[in-house]
Amino acid sequence: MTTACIALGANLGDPQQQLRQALAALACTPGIVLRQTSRFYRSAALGPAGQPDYCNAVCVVDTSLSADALLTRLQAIENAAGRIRSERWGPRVLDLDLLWMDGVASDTPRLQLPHPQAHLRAFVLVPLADLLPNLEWPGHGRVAALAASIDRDGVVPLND
Ligand code: A4P
Ligand code: MG
Repeated sequence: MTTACIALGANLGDPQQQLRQALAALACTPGIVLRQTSRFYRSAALGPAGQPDYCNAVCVVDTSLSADALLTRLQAIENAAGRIRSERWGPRVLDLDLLWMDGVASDTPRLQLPHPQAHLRAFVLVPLADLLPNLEWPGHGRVAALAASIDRDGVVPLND
């Protein structure tokens, strides 16, 4: 089994419900064991203006799947939630990004690992620091230090 981190985001429909359903779908996938889930956060949308706020979270899984098979599963869960791919960074009912997988690096258009933007995004770092503060983010330092040094103004925990 290999440990991996997944970012969840949604800003259309019922974002918290879609995140809960995505976590349930991950948890019942053969070859995936859901280990930990962060709090849910509300965050201001990064991207085209005028979008609703996002709900964001991060989870940690152990998996016997390859990174490629895990990404295929994440995309199937997005599609089942009704994800329609239109403009880049446009609003979405569900976005599942593979952030990191222990010992795996990839730099193809289909799969970039570690996720190249994760260490720059408060809506990823803040929930990730809930779970794996001591994780050494390749090339950038500990997750807790990255989360502490980023502007997290737009990222607020939700009570659910
Ligand atoms: N892809 C490559 N590497 C990965 C990876 N590590 N995980 C490829 C997941 N997918 C990966 O993704 C586009 C392509 O990236 C896919 O073909 C996949 O094989 P997509 O989900 O179809 O499109 P996208 O999500 O619109 O594009 P992108 O560039 O991945 O956007 P991001 O970076 O996911 O940003 N604001 C807030 N507050 N919270 C958010 O969660 N999310 C986004 C999306 C924008 N603004 C946000 C948030
Ligand atoms: Mg994405």
